Amino acid sequence: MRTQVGIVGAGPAGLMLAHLLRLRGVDSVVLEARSRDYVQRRVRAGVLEQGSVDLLTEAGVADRLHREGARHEGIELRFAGRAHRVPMTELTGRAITVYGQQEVVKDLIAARLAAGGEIRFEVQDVRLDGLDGADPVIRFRDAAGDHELHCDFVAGCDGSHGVSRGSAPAEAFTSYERTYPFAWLGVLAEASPAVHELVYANHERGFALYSLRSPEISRLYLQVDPDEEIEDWPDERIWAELRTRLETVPGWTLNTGPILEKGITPMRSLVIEPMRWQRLFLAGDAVHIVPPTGAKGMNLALADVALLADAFAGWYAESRTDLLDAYSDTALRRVWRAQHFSWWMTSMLHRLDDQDPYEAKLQTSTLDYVATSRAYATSLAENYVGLPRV
Ligand code: RFL
Ligand code: PHB
Repeated sequence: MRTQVGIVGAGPAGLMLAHLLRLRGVDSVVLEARSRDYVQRRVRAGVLEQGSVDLLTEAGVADRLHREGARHEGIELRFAGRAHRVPMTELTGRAITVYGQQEVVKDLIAARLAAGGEIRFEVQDVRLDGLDGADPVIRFRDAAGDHELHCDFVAGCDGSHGVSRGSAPAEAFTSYERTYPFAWLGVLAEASPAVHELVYANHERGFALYSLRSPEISRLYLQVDPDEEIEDWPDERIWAELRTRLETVPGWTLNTGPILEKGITPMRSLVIEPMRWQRLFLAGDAVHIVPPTGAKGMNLALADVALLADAFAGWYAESRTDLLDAYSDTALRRVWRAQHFSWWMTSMLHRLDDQDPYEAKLQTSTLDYVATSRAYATSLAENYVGLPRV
């Protein structure tokens, strides 16, 4: 088998890259470890920056997003018994769209298959070889047997547990990392959202987030200890804790309902530099991770592959190497801005240390400042809606 760009991973990064390459006349094959059904059901992110919506729209894969996604012009910060709205659109002229990541994934898979593009689901034992030569090869196995995919370049879009990054020598990369002493318990509930905009709550028992998916479905998160098991959290305990942390504003109550899905995710910040080794180009969670508090992960994945698609297209159309050479540095500027913003939001909103009243005072002061300074609120808003693409 031969293609131009071999893509490992059918998450938002890999699927969008394949789609953008097709629009630019470049062939690719996507290899995915999981089944189509699994990747389409995986509940994750929900917030698209304005720039991500524009990218999906320009690429012709946003019809359903525009029909079913909800445009939000503000978010609410809840702390110290108060609710404060950050009017993002008033402050920046831009907005976010709430549309589940698995819906983006469904739309991209449908577009690729409709265009006759290839996605191999349920492949195993993916191994990358020859990345430092002109003929990289991806070896893998599926139900039909062993295969070799020869290509000009490999795009490692295989997420935080992928194999691509480990296929280059360890000394090729430097990693920058932070772990946090907490995790998020996320639930998807059949309950009509009691909010019109996302609510980020700082509470003495820990952070809580009220998000939504549709007029019937709420998406909620709780800060929990990283070593807790989902079995420790029966539904009644989850609702009780959400009530405690969110029902802090007079007259406001949560809507409850059957919990459809729940899980615990550890939180970390990670950047691997550079985002390229020889003919291997890394994108999305395969090369950087943010805690979800800033809602940046999927957006960064899409921004990476927008650059990468242009770089590959420049190579095939005009033998240009400058865009390929600039990819890592260009992408890392956005990555580090999002790293800082995600770390900052996380630090402002979570309970960091049980015993540290000083830290708690700093958080309240920071939240107060966001609530009273147009300049500070604008800084939050422009990062949240996303800085313009370069
Ligand atoms: P993905 O989505 O993890 O896709 C990687 C794909 O690669 C496959 N794979 C392999 N395939 C072949 N061979 C192998 N050896 C393979 N190993 C892995 C995997 O099966 C998978 O299909 O990475 P990608 O494309 O880089 O996309 C990144 C995003 O998924 C991620 O950043 C976001 O979900 C993060 N995130 C959020 N991002 C936002 O922009 N806004 C949000 O509101 C937001 N909320 C969140 C989040 C992530 C969360 N969790 C669960 C980590 C909320 C949560 C709770
Ligand atoms: C979500 O809706 O899943 C979501 C929203 C905002 C975040 C993280 C996750 O910061």
